[in-house]
Amino acid sequence: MKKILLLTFIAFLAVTPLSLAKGRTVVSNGVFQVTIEITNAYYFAADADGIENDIAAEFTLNVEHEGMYCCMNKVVDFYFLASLKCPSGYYYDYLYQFICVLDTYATPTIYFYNHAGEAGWYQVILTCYLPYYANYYVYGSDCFAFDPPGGDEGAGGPLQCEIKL
Ligand SMILES: [Ca+2]
Repeated sequence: MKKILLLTFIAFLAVTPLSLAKGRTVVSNGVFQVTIEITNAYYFAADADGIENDIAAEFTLNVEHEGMYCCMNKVVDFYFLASLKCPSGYYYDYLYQFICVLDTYATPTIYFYNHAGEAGWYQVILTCYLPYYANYYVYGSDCFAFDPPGGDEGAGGPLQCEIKL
C-alpha cells in the first residue's frame, strides 16, 4: 500500500505544471514575521513605448508582530530583493529597503519595464531578508513562473524596476 501511495505522489509531482508550483514564503526572526505571496505575473505594455515587453508581478505583503516579547519599536526594517530570471538564464536583481510600521498589509505590484525581450518562460522571484541579531539575516523566497505568449518583442526603452503600492 505504501508503494502505491509513493508512486501516486511521484506521478502527481511529475504532471504538476510549473505555473502551479507557486506558494508563499513566511520569514520570521522571532519578533517580526514577514509573509510574501506572488499572486500573479504577466506581461503587457506598461510604459510609453507601447511595446508589450513589460512585466508586472502582483504580490501580497504582510508584516506583523510575532511571539511573546513585546516590541517597543513598531518599525520593521528589512531588505527586499526582486529578481527576474529570463529564458536565456540572465537574472535582473533589484534590491530595495522596506521600512514599514506594524501591522502592515499591502498588495503592491512590481513592474519590470522593458525586460521581456525574449520568448520562453520567465520567473519572478521575491526574497525577504529580515535582520536576525547583529550581522545575520533570515530569508525566504517566493517564485512565480509564466510564459508570455508571442515571441521576441525586442528591446524598448531603458530597463527599470518600480514597486507601486
Ligand atoms: Ca515597454
